[in-house]
Amino acid sequence: MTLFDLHGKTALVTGSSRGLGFAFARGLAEAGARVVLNGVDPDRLAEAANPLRAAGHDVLTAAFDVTDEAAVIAAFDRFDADGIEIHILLNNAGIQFRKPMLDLATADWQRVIDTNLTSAFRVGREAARRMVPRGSGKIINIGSLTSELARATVAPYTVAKGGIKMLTRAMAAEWGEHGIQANAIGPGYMVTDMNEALIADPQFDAWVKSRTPARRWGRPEELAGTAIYLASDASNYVNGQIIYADGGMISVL
Ligand code: GCO
Repeated sequence: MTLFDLHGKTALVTGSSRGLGFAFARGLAEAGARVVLNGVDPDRLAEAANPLRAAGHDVLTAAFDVTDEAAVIAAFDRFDADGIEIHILLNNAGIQFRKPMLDLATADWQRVIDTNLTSAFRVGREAARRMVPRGSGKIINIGSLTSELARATVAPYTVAKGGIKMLTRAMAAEWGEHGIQANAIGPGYMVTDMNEALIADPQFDAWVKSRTPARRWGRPEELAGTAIYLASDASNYVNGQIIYADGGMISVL
């Protein structure tokens, strides 16, 4: 299927040493892309690269902190110096911090907004500065059900993910004429380390299963197909969209 084929493309996936990011990287690699794994810890990245390389995939690692402006710029300068063109950027890096707003410190609010939202702008800008002159590029941002709906105790995450939806549209508005497509994926409740505490809570687990038409949590690898679609020529006239891969949760009461 050449429409979904990613051979010859290089994809940078932020926050990909584990969790959803790693699953996205594996999916894009299986579709033929060379992947650049990113995270803050070089040892963790090297470990994450092992199974992908063992499976025959072309994998690079780039350790940098997406919240560190100078480090992001330096990383892209290194890509330039090494002749690495990023054709696909998947802005996945994110954190969660659960606390009622009455008890929430501004520093924690800012940390969550910076990691989940501002970093997507920051890394997206650096990628797009190279994509625009080339006249092509794919940017995939990671939203959430909280891009649409609030949940108590996760206000900064909700605000950041709502922002991701509009950042995606802003990217489409400014960069669409340069052959760039910016879209987002909105995962439902997925089995990841980030959600460990929620999965272990019998009440929350029951709520997710009753609210989700699929009646179960999602597995990280179930998001890969949507990422491949948005990274490939199959989506060349799709721009500014957020696609929910959520077992149907956002569509029902
Ligand atoms: C939470 C989770 C979120 C959700 C996800 C749903 O506390 O609600 O940590 O990350 O799993 O965003 O789309």
